[in-house]
Amino acid sequence: MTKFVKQEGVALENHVITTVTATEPVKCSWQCVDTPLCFSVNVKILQTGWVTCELNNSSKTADPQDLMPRAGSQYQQMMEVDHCTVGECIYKDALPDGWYKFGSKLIKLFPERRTWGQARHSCQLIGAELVSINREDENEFISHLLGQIKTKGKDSNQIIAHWILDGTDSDVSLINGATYEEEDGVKSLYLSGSGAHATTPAVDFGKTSFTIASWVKLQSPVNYYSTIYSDWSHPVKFIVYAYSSGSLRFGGINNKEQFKPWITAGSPPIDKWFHVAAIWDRNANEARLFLDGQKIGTDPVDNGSYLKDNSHSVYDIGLKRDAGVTLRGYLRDLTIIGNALTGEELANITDPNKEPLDGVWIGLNDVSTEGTFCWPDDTHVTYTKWASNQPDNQYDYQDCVEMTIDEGAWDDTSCGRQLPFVVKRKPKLSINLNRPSGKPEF
Ligand SMILES: [Ca+2]
Ligand SMILES: [Ca+2]
Repeated sequence: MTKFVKQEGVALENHVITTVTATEPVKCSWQCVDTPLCFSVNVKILQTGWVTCELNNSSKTADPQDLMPRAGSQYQQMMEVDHCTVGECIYKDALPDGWYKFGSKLIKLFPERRTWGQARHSCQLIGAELVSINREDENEFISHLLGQIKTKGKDSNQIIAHWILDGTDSDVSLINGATYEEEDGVKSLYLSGSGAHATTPAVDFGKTSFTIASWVKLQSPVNYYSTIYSDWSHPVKFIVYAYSSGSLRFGGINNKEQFKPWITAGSPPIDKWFHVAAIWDRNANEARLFLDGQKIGTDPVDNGSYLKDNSHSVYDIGLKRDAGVTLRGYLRDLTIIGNALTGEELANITDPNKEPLDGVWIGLNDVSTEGTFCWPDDTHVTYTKWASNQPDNQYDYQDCVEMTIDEGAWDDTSCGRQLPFVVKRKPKLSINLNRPSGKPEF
């Protein structure tokens, strides 16, 4: 038996899913019980003695701001959704397939890990969108949902940028015929060796410890300068490349105008994938070069020195810009991390499931205009829940927003991180509600 409570002289505005006419007020309640997604009714007695019933897909519990005075109207709400807080109500409005009703939205946490762009694409495939959050209790509701996923601690490596190089990175530009091709079953950036290359936005990583890492497959014959990633036109900053003669180099120029670090080492394979990592460890005052997780070379760097910055706005994948020479082969998962990784940590970053999990994607972003945050459904940003000192656009490279699992607060972070995501969509009337049914009782 579903119980209803009544309130005279008010009505819930903005949530009417259908209006029906009935012979007496109690039949409005029956109609609500039998209507999927109905949680309350506005009843109005007509002069004929009949009544109109406005069936609402929300309640004054979920949307208290929409309960308005209305003369001659009676508001009826299902008892199940009355007098409960967000935390208590969360499972009362559970729908099939992990969706939860909140006000006029359906919300679901997807635990699989995606970049922000991939997550948004997944939403759009099901006619949905990354969630927008407009109120404190809505934020609280969603942070409750995050209890469904387990965290792996907060000692996360600070991923500044991660380009998968599979065609989903919106800020990677292909130049002179660079393409994305399937290679060994994985979509990768393909450069033919005759001018094709790609660019990323410049990333400010010079003044902290950092790691530049990528998967590479050089195709024979190997070009003399097979540049993996660089900013190497005057005034140069850094370069990571392979020679046709067989070694790898990590070079840079420091704030004292010295070519430091400068490491030439190793023997990368040809026609086979390898993993390269160039590291500047500012605590140990040492630069390192890793091949397939093994340290192959080091170079001491001066205490307090750092990579000299310039005003270049893009960096190059596959191009040694001063010489105009390009790499022949495939690249994948170019990552910049704001600390010096160990060999074991290098092994972990190649597996997205080992990246520590501290939050989930919501829709908020400042991808279009730096510092101007917006929701993907164009709702106005009327409510925010930033964590302390956020948003900080750290490394000039944080344009997507995660909700942190531990406190439910927001932090701008790199869009290329792979996180679970929260989705919202509009209810469809064909969805069956898992709630008690039966005739109403007062
Ligand atoms: Ca930003
Ligand atoms: Ca941030």
